[in-house]
Amino acid sequence: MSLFQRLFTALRSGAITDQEWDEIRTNLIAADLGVKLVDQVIATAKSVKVEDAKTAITQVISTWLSRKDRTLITERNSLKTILIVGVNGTGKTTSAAKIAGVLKNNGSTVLLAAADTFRAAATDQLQTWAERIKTEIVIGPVNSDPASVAFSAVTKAKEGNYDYLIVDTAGRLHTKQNLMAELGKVIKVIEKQSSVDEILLVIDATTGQNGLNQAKVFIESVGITGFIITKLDGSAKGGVALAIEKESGLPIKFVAAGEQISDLAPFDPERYIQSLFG
Ligand SMILES: Nc1nc2c(ncn2[C@@H]2O[C@H](COP(=O)(O)OP(=O)(O)OP(=O)(O)O)[C@@H](O)[C@H]2O)c(=O)[nH]1
Ligand SMILES: [Mg+2]
Repeated sequence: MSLFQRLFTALRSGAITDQEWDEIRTNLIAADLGVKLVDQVIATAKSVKVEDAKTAITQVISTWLSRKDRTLITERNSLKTILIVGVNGTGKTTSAAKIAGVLKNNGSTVLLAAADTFRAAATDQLQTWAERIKTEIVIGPVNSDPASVAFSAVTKAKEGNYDYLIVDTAGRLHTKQNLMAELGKVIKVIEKQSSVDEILLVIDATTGQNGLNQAKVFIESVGITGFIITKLDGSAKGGVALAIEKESGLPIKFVAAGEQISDLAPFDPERYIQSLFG
């Protein structure tokens, strides 16, 4: 069921009782829109005639979306580096591989870097993807310094005149401070030789409002250029996408709705808004 379906079914059926409004509110909150935004949607719906509700709500939520560029840097004349960050299990490694796959299909040369050295399995996972999409990869030993993997990777990428370097990072470390310090070091090492053009934060849509807290922490600690929202094929109702752009002002660049390479798409705000109305 789409986000606003319950609201519009009620609107069409005529006068809505207080109890029904409460149910609609609960339903929207459960769809991860966040209390503040839900109350704005409801106030908007109440303030206009039924036939004008869709236009009025569309107008309001359009102002919540980021005005920033949603496209991935595509300039081809020098190396572009994309860092994939996020808490554990959100879909970083899969998203790194998916983006590599998309860029390769567009005719770019791509180098992957497995800078999650925290677990052996992390490197194996990215290596398997690299084989599948026929992409070169730079790895390091387990528990080695991720910044040294980043250093080797950016050196190789520059020497080989690659178009893109995509760096997969760890999501789990002993503390949040450790994780952020490690990311900071990876960024510094790359910037010594090249530039970090995108830092994409991967958010699992099924974690709902937790995603908002993750965004806050990463924005404050390392700074990000945009989001990838994953697992939209799961039970998530997608309200978190609106909430995240409203709170951060930063753009969602990609959405993922499945585990395969082809399950990644650029975020299309107009289609997204339409989908909320079913
Ligand atoms: N259904 C679904 N599953 C996904 C999606 N993206 C990733 N996954 C799955 O989610 C699980 C975690 O994905 P990973 O890419 O390993 O996540 P990660 O952030 O790299 O995880 P860590 O390295 O452990 O922090 C895997 O089983 C993926 O196949 C998606 O869009 N939809
Ligand atoms: Mg990973």
